[in-house]
Amino acid sequence: MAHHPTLLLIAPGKWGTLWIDKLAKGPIRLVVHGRDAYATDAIDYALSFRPPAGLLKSLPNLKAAFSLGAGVDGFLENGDYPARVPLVRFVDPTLSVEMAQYVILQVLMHHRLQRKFDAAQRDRTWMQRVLPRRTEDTRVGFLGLGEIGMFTAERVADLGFPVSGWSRSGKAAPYLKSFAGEAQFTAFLGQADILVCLLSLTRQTKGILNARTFAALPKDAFVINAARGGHLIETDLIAALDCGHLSGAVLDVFETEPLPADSPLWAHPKVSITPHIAAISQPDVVVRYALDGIAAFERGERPANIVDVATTY
Ligand code: NDP
Ligand code: OXD
Repeated sequence: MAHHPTLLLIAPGKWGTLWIDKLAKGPIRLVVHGRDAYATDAIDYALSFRPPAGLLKSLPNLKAAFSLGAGVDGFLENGDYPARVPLVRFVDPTLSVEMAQYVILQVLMHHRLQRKFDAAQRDRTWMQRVLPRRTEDTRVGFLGLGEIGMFTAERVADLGFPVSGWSRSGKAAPYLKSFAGEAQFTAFLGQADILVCLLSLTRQTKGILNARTFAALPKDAFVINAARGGHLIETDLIAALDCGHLSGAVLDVFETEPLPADSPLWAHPKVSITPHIAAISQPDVVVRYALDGIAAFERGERPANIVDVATTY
C-alpha cells in the first residue's frame, strides 16, 4: 500500500471546516488538531495560520509547515518555530487580485468622498457640487512592495494616481517612485496623501504605523492598513485622527481579532472597519498548494515560497 504522509491541520473551529473535506480527498492522512487524537511523532506536515505556541516544536518528525495565508507572522511571532523545518507561505495571484480590489475600493471611497454622500443621503441633503481633489495630485504610497504590494500599486497607478512605494530592497517599475530602507522612510511618508500598509509583520515592522509615522505624513493624509494589526499602534492612530492631522483610516486587521466590542475604533467617526477580509485565501487553491507542496517534499524537492529565516518573511 502507498505511504501517505500525515498532515496536521491546525485551524480554529468552523474555519477549519473550509478545508477538511477537500484535504481528506488528497493522498495524505489528515489529522485535525482539536478533533483527532494523534501521536506527535506521527506528524509529517502541518497546515495552519497561527499555530498555538510550542505546538510545532513538539512534533519531532515534522518535515515542513504550510501557511494558510501570505503572512507567516502567526508562525514566527513566538520565537519558538523549529528552525530546521522549512516554512512555506501561501502566494497566489487570487490574493493579489482581491487585495487590489479592496485597496482600490477604499482609495476611491475616500477620494470620491463617497462616505460624505452616504451621510448626506441619510439626512436627505442634496450636497452642492463638491469636487474631489485632483487625481494627479493625490499621491498613494505603499508600505510594502512584495507579491501583493507591487500588483496592487500597479492597479492603483492604472487609475491615474501618482504611486510610490517603500520596501527594504527598493523596486524598479515605470509606474512607481521607489523608496528603500530607513534612510528614505521619512521622505517617502512626506509625499503619501494616502498611505497603504501591505508590509509583512516582522520584528522590524511591528508598530511602524505610529505617532512619528503619522506626523511625517502630509496634513489630511488617509491611512489604509490591510497587512497586520501588529503594524499599528491604535492609540496613536486615534490621537492623529482626533487632532485633525489625519482625515481618516480604513482598518482590515487588528492587534486583537475579532476586534473587542469595547474598542474605541468601532464608533470612531473617521474609522472604517472590515473584518480581515481584504484578500481571503480560497480553499480550493490552498488545498492544491498544500498537497502539491507535500508532494514536492516527498519527492525530495523544495517547493517555491519557502520563508527566508533571516528576514522572517
Ligand atoms: P511579501 O513578503 O511578498 O512582501 C512583503 C513586503 O514587505 C516586501 O516588499 C518587503 O520588502 C517589505 N518589507 C518587509 N520587511 C521590511 C522592512 N523591515 N522594511 C521595509 N520593507 C519591508 O508579502 P505579500 O505581498 O505576499 O503580503 C504582504 C502582507 O499582506 C502579508 O504579510 C500579510 O500580512 C498581508 N495580507 C493581508 C491580507 C488580508 O486579508 N488583510 C491577505 C493577504 C496578505 P522587500 O521587497 O525589499 O523584501
Ligand atoms: C494572509 C491573510 O496573510 O489572510 O493571507 O491575512
